[in-house]
Amino acid sequence: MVDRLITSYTGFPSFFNAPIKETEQVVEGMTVVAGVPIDQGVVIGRPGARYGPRAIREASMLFRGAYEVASENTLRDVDSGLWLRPKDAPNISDIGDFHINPTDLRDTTKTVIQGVSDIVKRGGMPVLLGGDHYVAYPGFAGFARGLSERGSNPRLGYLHIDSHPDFRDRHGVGGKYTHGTQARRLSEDARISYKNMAWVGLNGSVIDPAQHRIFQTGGMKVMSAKVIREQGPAEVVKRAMEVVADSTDAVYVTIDIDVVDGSESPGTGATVFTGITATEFLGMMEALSAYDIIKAVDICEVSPPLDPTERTVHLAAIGLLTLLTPRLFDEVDID
Ligand SMILES: [Mn+2]
Repeated sequence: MVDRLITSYTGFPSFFNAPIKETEQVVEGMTVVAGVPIDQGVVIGRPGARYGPRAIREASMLFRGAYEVASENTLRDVDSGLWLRPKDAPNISDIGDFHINPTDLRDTTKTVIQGVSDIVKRGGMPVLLGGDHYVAYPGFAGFARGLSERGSNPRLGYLHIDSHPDFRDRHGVGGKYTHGTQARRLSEDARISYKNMAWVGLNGSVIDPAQHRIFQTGGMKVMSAKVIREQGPAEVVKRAMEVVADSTDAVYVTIDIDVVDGSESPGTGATVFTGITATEFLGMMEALSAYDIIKAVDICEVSPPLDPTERTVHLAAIGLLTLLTPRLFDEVDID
């Protein structure tokens, strides 16, 4: 008799089958997944990212299923030789989606800032499922507020992984609160300075004169997709982390899935054709997994309606799982 669910496509989905909890149940050190299903930050691109959080959860369940059918729930990476097994009682929860107001982005902004701040104040590590890339602004603002409310006076770092800088002061149309201005908005927080901000993966014609000038004078670190191709993902992550972790207490990492070339990541609002490969992307996620100073993550711009093959959402899910490996898996010794 069959006595368990096949989690890849039956039962209630949560991120990697994490226990579904309320914010009030968040405890110190817990990884806390929360969705921000919005696409009101989109200006000239294509919407659809509001369907991202639910799709990422579903995709993550497929990878969960692979461990469940393996003997001893354990799998070996054929290149690294590492044996991994999902932790029996991982300190992780999925609190569902924040309340959003689909016709008032400022209203949503307040809810998300409050929600993220509550997670951080209780000692949790927010892992936000976007949503368009505007999510990084309320995500970072809530992160900063939560750390301050814990009584520390945090100095923060910010790593922006994306094809685009999103550092405009205002969008030609759309104003100051969009998915093209959110990095600028969050940079206005007194708890971060330009020298602790890094952009990784930019490619194509994406920097306008106003952004160029401030990148020049501000001394931020910018490494393009070409630099990743030439130096490799591990080296680029190392150099970026040196900047964002320099004399800081905690780092926020934001990921726009459009950093990956449109051939492998077509399900996103602003497809590029000079982006990094999925393998390079996963190499960066693996390198990032080693840094304990990363205390908040978001992954944005997955737009399921634009990719019926679902490869984009699967890439986002495996990328996030890779980054969170030490929190989700035990490294085990088989021999
Ligand atoms: Mn982008």
